[in-house]
Amino acid sequence: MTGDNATRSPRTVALVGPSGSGKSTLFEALLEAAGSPARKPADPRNRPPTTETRVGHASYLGDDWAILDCPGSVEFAHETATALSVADIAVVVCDPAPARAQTAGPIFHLLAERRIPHLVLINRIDTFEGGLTETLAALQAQARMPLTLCQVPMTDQGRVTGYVDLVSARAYRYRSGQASEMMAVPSEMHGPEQEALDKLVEVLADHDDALLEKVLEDVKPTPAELYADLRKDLAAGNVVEVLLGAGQEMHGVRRLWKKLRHDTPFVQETAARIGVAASGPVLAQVFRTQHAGHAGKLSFARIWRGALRDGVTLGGSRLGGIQRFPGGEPAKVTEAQAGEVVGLGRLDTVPTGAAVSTNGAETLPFPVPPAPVFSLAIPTTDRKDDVKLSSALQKLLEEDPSLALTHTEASETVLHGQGEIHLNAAIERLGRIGGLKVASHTPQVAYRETIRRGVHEHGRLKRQTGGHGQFADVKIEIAPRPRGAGFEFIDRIVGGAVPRNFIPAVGEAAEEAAGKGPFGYPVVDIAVTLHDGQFHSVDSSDMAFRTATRTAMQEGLAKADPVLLEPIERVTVSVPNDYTARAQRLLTGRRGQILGYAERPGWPGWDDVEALVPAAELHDMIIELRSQTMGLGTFTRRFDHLAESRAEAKRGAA
Ligand SMILES: Nc1nc2c(ncn2[C@@H]2O[C@H](COP(=O)(O)OP(=O)(O)OP(=O)(O)O)[C@@H](O)[C@H]2O)c(=O)[nH]1
Ligand SMILES: [Mg+2]
Repeated sequence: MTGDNATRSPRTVALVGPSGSGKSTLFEALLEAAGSPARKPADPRNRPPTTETRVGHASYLGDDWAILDCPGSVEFAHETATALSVADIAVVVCDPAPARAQTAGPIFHLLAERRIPHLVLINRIDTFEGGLTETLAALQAQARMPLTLCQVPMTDQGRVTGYVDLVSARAYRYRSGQASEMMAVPSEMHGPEQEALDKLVEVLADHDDALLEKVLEDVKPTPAELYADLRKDLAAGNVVEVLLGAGQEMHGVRRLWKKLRHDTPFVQETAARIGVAASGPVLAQVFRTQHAGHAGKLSFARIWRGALRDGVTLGGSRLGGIQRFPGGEPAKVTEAQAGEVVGLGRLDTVPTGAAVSTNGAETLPFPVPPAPVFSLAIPTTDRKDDVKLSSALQKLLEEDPSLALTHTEASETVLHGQGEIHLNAAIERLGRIGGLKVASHTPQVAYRETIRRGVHEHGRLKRQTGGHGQFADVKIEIAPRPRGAGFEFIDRIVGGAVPRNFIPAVGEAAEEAAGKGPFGYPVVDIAVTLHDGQFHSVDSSDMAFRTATRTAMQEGLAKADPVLLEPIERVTVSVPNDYTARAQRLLTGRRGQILGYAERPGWPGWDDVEALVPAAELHDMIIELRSQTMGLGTFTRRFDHLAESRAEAKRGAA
């Protein structure tokens, strides 16, 4: 299906690829070429990295498009993954330098895994002086599908000045800031052109028996046959077409538009790919959520099926406004049709990822956020802001599911996410949502304490204040238990030395006192035995026994050879295997004990390195890991055990 008038629905293309490869510049170039120019930053050469997916609408040769400019940074990878769930096609914008090809590995992996049709744009071709053969080979090593070059570059003194388009057999000369100029194919290009075309046909023939027959019989396939195969194979994920360009110079931008126009699946095809039933009420899937102060909640959604009118009830909320984004700027509309990406107002009951209809909700695939690798504690400077903070945090987490929140025993609120830049951007966004100023610092490590020898301790309270006094006397033994055994209270009172009704108070007070040991951290793995005591028939009370027990615990623990326990985590670091040795050194440098390494499942050319590492060493590990691996290394962690630490060095730290 190439789409007749009835089915030429609006389509969605996502611009993805490594950070700084030129996606935002290309986004603006595509909109400009389509006559819907976007607002550009003051200095386009000094553009900040994209942290939130930007939507732009444009019409090209009569077709409607939404372009999604996705972040390239690994720290915002979830934002990109969620945008991809509503795209008909992705353009992987790559740097031409072969040495940078590895940075495209993770996105190629994701696109293959989720079977999203994609093509490659080798960008910044204006500054490239190398050979494209190396670039292609380096990219092919990362891509999971065969890459097929659709354009052969024409060069002049090492610079790319234009290209020959293989299927149409036409040559174009780049002109800065303008459409390229068509020209006759220079005679010296005939050889390279034929060679590249043969390669292209060979790849296509792998999936087309009729074409294969022609090749074997030396019959030249027609351009129409090749175009049809390219479209089919791209949609099926059999090939990945490679184009050349330079967004900043408008080189190859119209060529890309035409490629997209011809090859991009329509919404009905994409809906079928992800499992949306062809018939049914209007269905919209929210892929990102934004809280915009007084304007309320805005849900960015793709309409998979049917037409949407403002004011209908979707997933339990009454729709309050529909927006499109011509040239990247919001504009109100009253309805939207299947295929469109729109901003939907006030869907307060609809979470990110949900697919909602006028009948309720349906379940569609949506990416699971990656596990956090970096954390910051976020205290409010003013106590009375705590309520505001927690409501702002709730909205922030809804906007960005790759953030997580915990509250520690040290009553810290800790925000977890994908890196320092990610968390700092989130904290800034908190300000926007809640009108707050939030500080941040390294979260405390959850240290514990225990004791290394048993002690006997005596606690006594005797107070005579006026008439009625206070009296309690306890003799306890505090003893170490095996690691992980926890706290235990044992009652060994015989003959009523401490009356039954006071014993629970002793047990509770002992456990409470264990909450803060000599170093200031919770004491674990101890047994407290109450074996003797005294009472007074009038002056004894629960309160008195609690006080006596607390005193005994505090003094006893300090004498029991206390030791600090630090949490040790089991860490799996994933890196391309060129970096395996480096990752091991990094772990050892952080007091890690390497357990071994193995191939990363499903990731050819990558390794998983396993190690036991103290939690205290993990706080900023992702920063070092990324700086040593071109940003590619990641890790997961989980608590493993508590280990004795050099207690004396830490004594009094709390
Ligand atoms: N020479 C040249 N420079 C380019 C081209 N496209 C982008 N740039 C420059 O590359 C830098 C990064 O461009 P962006 O468009 O912000 O890259 P991006 O892929 O959106 O970056 P992230 O959003 O951080 O992933 C900017 O300084 C651009 O001016 C190009 O075609 N040629
Ligand atoms: Mg960008």
